[in-house]
Amino acid sequence: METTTNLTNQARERIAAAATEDELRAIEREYLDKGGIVAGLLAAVPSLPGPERPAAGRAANQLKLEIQAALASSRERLAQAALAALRSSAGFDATLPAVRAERGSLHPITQLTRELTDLFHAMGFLVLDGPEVETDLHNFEALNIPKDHPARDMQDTFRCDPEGKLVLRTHTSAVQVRAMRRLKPPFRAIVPGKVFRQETTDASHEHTFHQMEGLVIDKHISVAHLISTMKVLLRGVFGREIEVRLRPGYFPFVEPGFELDARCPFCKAGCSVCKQSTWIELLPCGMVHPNVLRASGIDPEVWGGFAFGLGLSRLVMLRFQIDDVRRLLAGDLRFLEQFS
Ligand code: FA5
Repeated sequence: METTTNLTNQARERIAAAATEDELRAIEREYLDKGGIVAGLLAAVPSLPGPERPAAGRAANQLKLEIQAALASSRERLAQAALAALRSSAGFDATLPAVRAERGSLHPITQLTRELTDLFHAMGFLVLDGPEVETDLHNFEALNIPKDHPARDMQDTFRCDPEGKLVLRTHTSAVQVRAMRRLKPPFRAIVPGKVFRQETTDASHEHTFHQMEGLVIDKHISVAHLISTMKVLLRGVFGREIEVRLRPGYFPFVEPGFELDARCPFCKAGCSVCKQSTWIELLPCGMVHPNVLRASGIDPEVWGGFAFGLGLSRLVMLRFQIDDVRRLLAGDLRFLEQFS
């Protein structure tokens, strides 16, 4: 007990006299660090006679608390002294405004991708990724688009080698076959990502843009499941129920295939966004073609499913009222700063 009282007094004096943070840190190390004085006292407690141990343990802990308190108040003393010195130095003006910290913000595509990812996650969907440089097999062949098939002309392709074995993926559908080969049905997955097309660009066409693929493989899946999932998606994006309609659409990897239109969320009687039609073409989709299931090693007699290919860049445009898709990836900070 006597030792701890002496140690407390000694430590207090030294801490009160310390003139720099380095000195305080040295005292702190000596007393409080692993292998320091307090640790030594605590380690000695078990060797004391039984009745003395509780009081000795308490005294050692008390020493630790006192030193910590003394260190904190000395640090405050040093900080105040440093501030006072700064204030009295020439040129210091406490009334000058502080330098504004620049805050970054998430890109609108990232914002919407995260929202949609959360939404689909809640419905049991996995979130998958795939390579942007793809094989012809995944991008076309296994999706029921053989070589020389006219459907290849629907998407102008950047080829990466003279033989055309590697391409920049033209759609996130390329990940469908990878997913089906890797995961055992039943499963649900979405694939947000960048895709590339050799396009003449305009306000609604970019050579590099984002899509989000959706794929559900299970038993007894019908068009009704597809429509209700799309409605949940649109309610999540626009915050309210949106009327939808299906039109026939042709994609070799789905049968039947549809174009899903959404009732324009911006007008009642027609506007520039919906080209005066009150409908917006939003989501190509359909029931997965048996040939695609077969190419992925899944028995189409047992399993079925639906797939959709959301034009994520177009949806971002609608959601944030952006008039030109080319703004999205142009990297202009004046544009991007509006989405913080
Ligand atoms: C496809 O890419 C199909 N893979 C979609 C699909 C998936 C159908 C699953 C059926 C089942 P499409 O070429 O129509 O389809 O493109 C899909 C969406 O991407 C379009 O609706 C559009 O919103 C968007 N899109 C297409 N081209 C561009 C472009 N150049 N710039 C920006 N968005 C584009």
